[in-house]
Amino acid sequence: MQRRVSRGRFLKTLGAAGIAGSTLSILSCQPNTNAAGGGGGGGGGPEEKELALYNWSDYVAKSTIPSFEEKTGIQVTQDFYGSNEDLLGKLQAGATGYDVIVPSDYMVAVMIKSDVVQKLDKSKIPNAKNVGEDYLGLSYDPNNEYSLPYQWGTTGILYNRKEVGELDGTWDPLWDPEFEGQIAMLSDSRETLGAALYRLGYSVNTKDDDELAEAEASLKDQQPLLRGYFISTEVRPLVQNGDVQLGHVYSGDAFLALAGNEDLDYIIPKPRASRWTDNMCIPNGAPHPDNAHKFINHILDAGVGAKLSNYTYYNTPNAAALPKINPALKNLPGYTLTPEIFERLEVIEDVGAKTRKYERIFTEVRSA
Ligand code: SPD
Repeated sequence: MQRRVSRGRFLKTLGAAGIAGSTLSILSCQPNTNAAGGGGGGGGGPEEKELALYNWSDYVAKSTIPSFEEKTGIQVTQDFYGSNEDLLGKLQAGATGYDVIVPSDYMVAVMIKSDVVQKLDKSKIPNAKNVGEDYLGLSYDPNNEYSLPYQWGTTGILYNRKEVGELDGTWDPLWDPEFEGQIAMLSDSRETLGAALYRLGYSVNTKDDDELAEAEASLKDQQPLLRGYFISTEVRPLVQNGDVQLGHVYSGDAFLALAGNEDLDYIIPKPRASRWTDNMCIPNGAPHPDNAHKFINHILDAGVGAKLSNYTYYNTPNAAALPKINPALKNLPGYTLTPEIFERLEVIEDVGAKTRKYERIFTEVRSA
């Protein structure tokens, strides 16, 4: 495996972008004990004017929640997580107070299978008509009975091009001893194991024990080179501030970091990388399911969806919102995917019984 960073061959998917604006939320670790009070829980009576949203950090626009509260009179409380596994763990540990959650593709499948989420009542979500057909009927929920898409993006490498030069367009630099202590990886088991699998030429969804063993060994080789494992919103400032030179990030964080900083660059490495969609679901036992449907309908409004993606720098699955997306953002290579990039991206899927193995490997690698 090549560890050298070549300046000759690289895939530059995004140059410097002159787009202003950034978001910052606090990652909450507090359990939500705000379980159903009187009037909630689908018991037939009118619901309290409350909604508990459990979402990824930095994943709403400034206007998203206030405009919902003004329109409906429903007050929103928010908790935040940094990975799908954190979200699932919290729900499995008994957190019952949430009305809307935002799991990614494979996690929707896991949650449907585990009976964690409830069917949506589409008659209460007229704005579902705005979703582009490419984002409906996907394998993890073929009839969108349980989920509707929120935003989508890719996962790649944000790096300081001025300091380290052009990357070679592969995952290899994240394993390069030259950058010891200058690399931050995602604390996301499927994405980080995925980076190792992609680099070895395997699928992010492999169930092959030999391939997984190779990926495990590769991550154990990499571990001493790392500054650590972080959530994507933490990797962004590490790279922006020069605390690390290379960061494994979700695309929105990369685009936010590039804004106004011509030294930085983002690549979607070869041979493969992840393309993901995050989705809105209502957990079983949600105290305010009617309000949850109203919130999902709000997000799927064309104007609300456009403001959301114009602020977070992620992509919208809302076809009606597309004309309102900031052209400076929309036209960036790496934001609107070219067919060449699109065809080499993989969607992370539920690996069923192998999930435990993926989790075991990542836990061991992190504690090595
Ligand atoms: N700050 C919000 C990030 C949301 C990213 N979802 C990514 C899922 C990757 N599999």
